[in-house]
This record gives sequence, structure tokens and C-alpha cells, in this order.
Amino acid sequence: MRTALIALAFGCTAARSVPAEPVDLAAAAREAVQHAWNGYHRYAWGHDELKPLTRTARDWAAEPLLITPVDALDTLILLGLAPEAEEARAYIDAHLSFDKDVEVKNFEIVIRVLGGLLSAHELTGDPRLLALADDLGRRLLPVFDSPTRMPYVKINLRTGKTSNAKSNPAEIGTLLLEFGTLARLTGNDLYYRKAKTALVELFSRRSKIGLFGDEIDVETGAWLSRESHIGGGIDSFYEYLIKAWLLFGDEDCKRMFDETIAAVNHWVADESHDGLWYGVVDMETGRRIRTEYGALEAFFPAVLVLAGDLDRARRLEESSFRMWTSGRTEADVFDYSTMRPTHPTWPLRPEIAESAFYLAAATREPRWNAMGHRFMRDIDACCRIEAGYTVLDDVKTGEQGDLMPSFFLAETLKYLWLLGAPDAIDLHKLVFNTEAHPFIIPSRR
Ligand code: DMJ
Repeated sequence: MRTALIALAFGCTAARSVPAEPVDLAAAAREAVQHAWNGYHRYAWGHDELKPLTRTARDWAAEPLLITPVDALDTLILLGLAPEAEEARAYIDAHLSFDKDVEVKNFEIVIRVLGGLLSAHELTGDPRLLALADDLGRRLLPVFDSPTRMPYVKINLRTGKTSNAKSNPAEIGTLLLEFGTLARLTGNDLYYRKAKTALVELFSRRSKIGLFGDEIDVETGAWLSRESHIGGGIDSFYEYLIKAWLLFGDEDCKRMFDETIAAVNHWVADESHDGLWYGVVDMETGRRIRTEYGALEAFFPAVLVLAGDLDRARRLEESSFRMWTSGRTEADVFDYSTMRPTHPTWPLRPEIAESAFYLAAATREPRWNAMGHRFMRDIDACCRIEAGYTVLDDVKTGEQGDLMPSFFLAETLKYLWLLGAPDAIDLHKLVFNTEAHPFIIPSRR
């Protein structure tokens, strides 16, 4: 509370003295990882996430699933934080169990926990991490037992009881990288087939103009919302179509991606407001509904880079950066016709840094690294507190909330570090899942 008041009183850039240019972005991001990890370690160890303002812990359900350590483990490994990584790995090995009477969101558990276990297994060779992933994958399989074979939203890890048929393309179509990698590593092809079938079923429900809504009933297959965009509820579905092709060479996914990206660029892209943006349109008619973009949408330049469309990728990242610099950081929802936030929260999201990293890797242009400096500086100024980093409840005032989401360690700081150390990985040899967990491309091992 006190920190929030200080930020409000002085504006968050004045709340902490900030050097004009950090000397080294990779070093700054690595130090930030250490600070964030220390806060989690000190105040929330053994729990899912840290609440850094109150220095307490948050669990997603009645029993913790070690979300932060699992999500952060490959970041600790990649950044060379060996003692921290070893402690996290050993703790996960000894304490993580999925035999719990808890209901979880399939999508979140797949991208953060299944993804984190699989990438950490590939990086360390630890067989216990693969055994945990296999156990989790088996427990999650009943989600696909709907009349349409598209997954339910929630599942009880012990009983396998599923619930919530109201889903969306992101939650249905962001499973193939993890289940496919699990299939490859275990030899159990069922994992691949279930996730791929769900993706194909979803694709078969596209509108006549090739667009998808942002809510669908997985029991009836009927669309519950006709709003089409590149933001939350659809976003990573696009990402997995092209990444499943890159990771597994799946040509069906490439065909689905090519058709979809053409429709999105035709209908959803909006060049009428000073720069390239992507708004919200009706999936059946293409009629524009809102001029809203936001922090989640900022992942799209990365997808455009993977698609080889550097022109759109550059222009959209420049728009995202204008969104960022119009506040203290970026907003979750931003109206690009007024250049004002319509939903001013910012939960330490990674997407804008992720896209800057892909652009830097593809073009080697220094401006993306310069953007990374700005992101790191603003995050330090607005979100860094004694116990870690915390979300912003209002990017206009700098008012802080009380959570350090696990993706801040898994993604945001990893991508900032990579922006500063672009040669640390080879993007031709691995594919990042939507939570920034790297999977090795089997044909390039
Ligand atoms: C992450 O969990 C993933 O990047 C997901 O695809 C979208 N939301 C968060 C980060 O913003």
C-alpha cells in the first residue's frame, strides 16, 4: 500500500532513480530475474505465485502446483543462474505431484506447467521432469472428451471430471506444441492426435471470410461471440498454427495458418488510424466493431516475423511502442483512435518484448534493442519493489497492484534478456511455446 501511494504521489518514473541507459540490457534483465526470484524465494517459496506488495503468496487452487518454479526453471537455466536453477529443479522433483483434488484451467496448466516441465527436461535431461509431464498429460486427456472433441476449459486433476464448455480459440488451439512434444518424448502419439483434432475441429468452424470469434461452445460447436481480433481469447491460436509447422513440419498447420493470416490481414488489420493496428471486427461480415488493441495483441509482430512479413511486423511493433510510450507502460486495452487506454491495467506482460526480440533476431537492427532498454527501464521504475516486481493497476497513474505473475519470470524477463543476448539461442533450432518455453526442433537436433 505504501509503495502504491508513493508511486501515485510522485509518478512512478520518479519513485526510483533510474539510469538514462542501462549499460547492458542482458545484465539488467539477469539482475531483474535474480531480484524477482529472490522475492519469490523469500516470501512465497512452495506456493504458486508471489504477492510482492503484501509479501505473501497466492495459490491458484486449494493446493499449490509450484507454478512459478516450474514456469521460471528454464529461464534460470538459460541465464546461467545455476544454484537457483538447481534448487528449483530439485524441489520440483521432490515435491510436485498432480494427484490433487483440484480443478485447473487446462490451457494455463498446459502452457505454463506442461510446457515448463518439457523444456526443462530437454535442457537438463532430468527424467523425473518428463515423468511428471507424462503424468500431467495423462490426467489432462479427458478434456478432449466433448461431443466436438474440442477441449473443455477446466478439469479436476484427480478425478478427471471436466467442466465449462464455453471456450475460445486460444484455449482450444494452443495445445499442440506441448502435447506434440510430449508425444515425441514419450512415444505416445495419442497426445498429438487429440490436440491436433481439436485444432482441426476449430478451424473447420471458421466463417465464410476465414475468421474466428472469441467464444465457442465445445459441446454444440456454436459460436457464442462473433468478435474477431488478434487479442485475448484468440491470440495464441494463430501462433500455434505456424509454430506447429516449424516444430513438427505439420503441413496441415501451415495451410491453416496461410489461409488464416490472409483473412486476418485483410479484415482485422486497420491502417486508417496513423500506422498499422489490428482492431475488432465481426467474424461473419468483417464490419469493424471497435478500434481496440492492447498488451496481448503486441505478440503479433513476432508471428508476422515467423511468417516472413517483416514490413507488417516492423510497423506493428512501432505502433505497439507508441502505445507503450503513451502511458507509463502499455495498457491491457487501448483505443488506437483516441490513443487512450480503455482498460488501464498492465500485469507485467511479455508480448511487446517478445516481438522486439523476434524483430532483432530477424533484422539485426539496433532499434529493437533500444526499445528493450526502454521497456526494462520503465518496468524497473514503475514495477520494482523490495520483494520483487508487481503489476500495475493503472498505467495512467502508476498505481501498483499486488501480484508477480509467473510469466514475468518465464517470459517477460527471458525475452528482455534475449534482446540483450541475441546469440544465446538459435531460432532455427528451437520453437518457443506461448509461455516462452523452448522446445527443440526434432529434425534440427
Ligand atoms: C501468458 O501466459 C502467455 O503468453 C499467453 O499466451 C498469454 N498471456 C500470458 C502473458 O501475457
